[in-house]
Amino acid sequence: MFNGDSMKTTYKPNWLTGALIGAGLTAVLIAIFYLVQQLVGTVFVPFDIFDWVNRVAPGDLIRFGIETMVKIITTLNLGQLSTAAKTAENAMAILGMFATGIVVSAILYQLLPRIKTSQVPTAGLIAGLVIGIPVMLISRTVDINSTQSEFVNAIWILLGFIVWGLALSGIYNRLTAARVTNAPQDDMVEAIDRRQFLVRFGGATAAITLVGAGLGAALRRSAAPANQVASVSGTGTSANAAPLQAWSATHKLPNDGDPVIPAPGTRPELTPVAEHYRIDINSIPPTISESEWTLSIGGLVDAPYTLTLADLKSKYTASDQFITLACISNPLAGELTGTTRWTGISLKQLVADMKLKPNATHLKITSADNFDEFVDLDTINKDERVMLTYEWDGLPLAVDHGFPLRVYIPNHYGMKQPKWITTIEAVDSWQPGWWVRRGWDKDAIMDATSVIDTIAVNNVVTGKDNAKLIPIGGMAHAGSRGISKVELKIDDADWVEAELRKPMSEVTWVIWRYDWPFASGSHNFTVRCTDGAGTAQVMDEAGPGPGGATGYDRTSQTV
Ligand SMILES: Nc1nc2c(c(=O)[nH]1)N[C@H]1C(S)=C(S)[C@@H](COP(=O)(O)O)O[C@H]1N2
Ligand SMILES: [Mo]
Repeated sequence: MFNGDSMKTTYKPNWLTGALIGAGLTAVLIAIFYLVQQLVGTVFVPFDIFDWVNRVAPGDLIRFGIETMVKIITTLNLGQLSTAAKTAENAMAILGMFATGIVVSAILYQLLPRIKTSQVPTAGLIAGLVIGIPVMLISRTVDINSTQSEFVNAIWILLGFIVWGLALSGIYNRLTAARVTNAPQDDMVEAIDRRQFLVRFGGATAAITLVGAGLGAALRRSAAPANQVASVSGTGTSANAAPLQAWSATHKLPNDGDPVIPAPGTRPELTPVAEHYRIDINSIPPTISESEWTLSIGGLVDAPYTLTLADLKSKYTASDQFITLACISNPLAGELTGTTRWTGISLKQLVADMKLKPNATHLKITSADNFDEFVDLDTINKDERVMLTYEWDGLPLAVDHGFPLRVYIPNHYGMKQPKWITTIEAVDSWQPGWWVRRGWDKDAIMDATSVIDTIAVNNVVTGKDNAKLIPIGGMAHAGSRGISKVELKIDDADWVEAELRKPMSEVTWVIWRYDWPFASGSHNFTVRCTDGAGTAQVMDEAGPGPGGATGYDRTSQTV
């Protein structure tokens, strides 16, 4: 049962044992960081490190990372890309820390046999500090969510890694001590003892990890309802303390009654907020309390000042717009796009009150997560649709989507439109914003795109002369340029024009439909559109980086 090797009296744990012990201890450390974060709001180390890497890594690398992740999610069918993207990032963060812990432990166990037993604890301590100190410093620079002080978090992180390092070295000594305490002839007993120890260690670490993670998950505070309550009770001026209900729950869409009915299986024309994609640079979105939040106005103005959300609502006229937002990372026909009803104030109104210095040309908008973008004052003054937004679908912005304030800039991808805005500064020149500095297109104008959502083979309709038709449908969008035409190509036939449903606004997607006089068999479908200015959708497949995905959406279907 035991070969000569494992019976040697000079048993030395090697890197493999180190990797195993490291896996157990790192899993426990992650679970405890998580549990304590949920309990008292300390930092969650894996997310801070992940967010930091995201901030400092070269743009090309991040773009590669995002594109790979999107491909994995879509290829493996890991669920809706819109919601799976953030979950995948969170998983990568946790796995990243887990893997690092394993590697460091393996290296340590490879080195420990070279030093005296009495020095092993010191080596463990050093290993803990070598990781703990940089992690502590990194966490300080990126964390925006902890409710504990930097000092408490620093101590907590150091403590976590020191205990982790000491446990690594303690276990090493426990494994090697067997040969000292047991008589040499008890090799067999000793090996069994080691084996039992490792099994118990595995069981204990697995149990602690599961209980810690499970408890943490159970305790998880849901931030959105708290915010929504705060924003109703917090805005003393707005008298409507009515029950919180989505606008769409009690209203018809503005294009209700349009004769072009979406083909069955077409995406909802108004995306439920809970299903709207979320993309941002944070593992955990900044959670801002309305009572502590103000918008700071500064830069090239006569005098800096601040506004509360109530100020914004009471001083300026509110307006609503139906808006389709899309991420520049959205793959062809991907799910990183959504449409809802945005409520807020035209940024032009605010600019008129800012008392700008004559040399001001742009606004720099900065967010709670340090994200930033620049908007041209001309654009703001010419286009009243540029909007500071505080509601989506009649409800205060969800934490994920930028509570309490975000901006909308027509015709541009989401990367130009900060959420969680904290500061607006007037400046005298354009500068590259967050994603532009990381290599994405400086203008980020939305590409024309069209998507086949459904070939409704089970919803055959009867057309003229009793013809049997299969409804085909989807959406087309070209920023604020509108859609003048959507065409379908089925197999080798000529392009045929689809019917267009009236869009909810000039900046939302257009739902299209084509009732197809089908023949049975296997068929190929391609869609393309033309924007409102007559410009055809780009056919060449490219992107998403650096300027957004182009190409035609194709699918096939057997009828
Ligand atoms: N503060 C901040 N704003 C941000 C981002 C961010 O990372 N931080 N990401 C932008 C990007 S890339 C997109 S696509 C949109 C997404 O908005 P959503 O998550 O509400 O759909 O937010 C934009 N605004
Ligand atoms: Mo984006």
